[in-house]
Order: sequence, then structure tokens, then C-alpha cells
Amino acid sequence: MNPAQISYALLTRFRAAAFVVAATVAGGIATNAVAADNPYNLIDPKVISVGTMGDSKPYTFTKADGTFTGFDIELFLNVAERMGFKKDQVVFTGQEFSALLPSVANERFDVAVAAIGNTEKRRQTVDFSDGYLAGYLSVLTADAKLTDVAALKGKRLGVVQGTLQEIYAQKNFPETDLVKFPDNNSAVSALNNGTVDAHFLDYEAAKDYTTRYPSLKVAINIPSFDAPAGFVVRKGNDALRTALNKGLHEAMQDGTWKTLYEKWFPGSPMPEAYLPKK
Ligand code: SNW
Repeated sequence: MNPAQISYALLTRFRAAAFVVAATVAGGIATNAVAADNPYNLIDPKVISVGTMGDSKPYTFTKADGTFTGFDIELFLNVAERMGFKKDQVVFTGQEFSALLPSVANERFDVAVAAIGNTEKRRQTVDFSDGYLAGYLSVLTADAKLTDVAALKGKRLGVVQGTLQEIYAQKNFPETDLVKFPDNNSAVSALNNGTVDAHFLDYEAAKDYTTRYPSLKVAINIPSFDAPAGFVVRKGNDALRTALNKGLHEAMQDGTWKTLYEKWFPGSPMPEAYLPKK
């Protein structure tokens, strides 16, 4: 090799090395760019995909045109907007309650929103935002004699599969015949045609059914304040959870939460916990 050949060989090697460095940098930049475009680790970075329920009025339900609304839906849309997601960038999909948490864990949805109570058991498979609602598990019935837990003995009680009501009834109503339903509407149909004696669901949803079916009454209320409802996210998606918490606290602090509570739960006592702090 003459000196010219040597320097050409070195140059080639240098170029090859330089190319590798450039490629590595470009790769690094590309990776960072993806993270920066998808800070909340969404399935599709441009939309938040939300699993919810069609028959849990006034928390979440479908309108005649098929779109979702209710307290939880409007609160979530408000929080999402604070994170920079317009209404058309939040896609709601109705599911049976029992499918919601697994669907978040399996990356079918980014979030589940449906008055979902935060419990230690559920935290084994998903994470929760901070709480935004705490209330009662309620027994809905047309039976005037069904006024306390003791009267549930020997009765047929509907529960929606996977709910805290199902777990509570299994544990605390051993002499009650539990009848499992996929959703509230089918349970209330069974109640109205006498297949079950009562249905066990969230207080505000029970109250709403009494306005639609005047023979039904909210007969028993069991506090569930130790399991406040939160937005459900995939385990470890702390970026999304933290952003939801920030938006949630802003919505509480500026009175949005209170406005939505009064709109969707008129006549219900106003809880202190989520009102603006001085
Ligand atoms: O634990 C309560 C909470 O205190 C508040 O009253 C809202 O409802 C709850 O979160 C319980 N909700 C049930 C659950 O998490 C049923 C949810 C549903 O039917 N969509 O299993």
C-alpha cells in the first residue's frame, strides 16, 4: 500500500465509522421523537380510547344517537381537554362491565371510565387515578317489605358481573340467591318481570331507574366510601395517570366538578372532598 492508498483506506474506515455514529444518533432522535409524540403511551397517540358502559345512567350511558354522556363521561372529556385532547379525540366504546378492566390491561383501551371503585384487588391488574366520586351500593326493588339487609334472606338479588355489588353480596348476603347479569338493563328487565326480587347497583343509577319505573324504590344503601371511583389506566402508565390526576384536580379546584355533580346528581348531598380548596 502506498501512502495514498493508506489514507484512502483510513478515510473509508472513518466514513464507515462516521456513518455508524450518524445512524445511531438518528436512531436515538427517532426514538425520542416517538416518545415526545406519545407522552401518555396511548394505543394511538392522537386519541384517547376509553372503555365505558351504555346503561349506567347518570354516570355513563348512551344517548339515542349512540354517543355517550353522563357525569363520568363529561368529567373525563373535561380532563382530557385540559391535556390537549378535543372532544373528537376521545373515543368511547361500550362494553360489559366485567370486560372493562381486562380490556385496559390488554391494551384494548387506554382508560376505563364507569364509576369504577378503586380497590386493592383491582389494583393488582390496573392502576387508578385519584378518586372523583364516592357513594353507596344500593338495592332497587318494588317489594315494599324489602327494607333492610335481613329481609334479603331467601330473596333473588340481581348483580352485574364483576361489580363491587357482586363481591359485597357474595360476602355479606350468604342466604340470598344471587342472579348474575351482564349489564344493568337486563337485570332491571328481570326485576320488572319478576324473575328477581331486587337489583343491586350504584346509588345514582338505582335512583335513575326509579324515575323510569315508578314502582321501583331504592330500598337499602350500603356505603362504599372506601372504594371511590377513579379513571382506570394500564398498570405502570404513570405518565397518563399523573396527567389525569392533574386535570382532575384542576377540574375540582375551578368548580367544574361541582357544576357537573349538580347537573347529573340533582338533589344528592354535595360531598366536601372534591370541592375547591381555599
Ligand atoms: O365504590 C363506589 C363509589 O363509592 C361510588 O359510589 C361510585 O360507584 C362505586 O365506584 C362502585 N361502582 C361499582 C363498581 O365499581 C359498579 C360500577 C358500574 O356499575 N359501572 O364495581
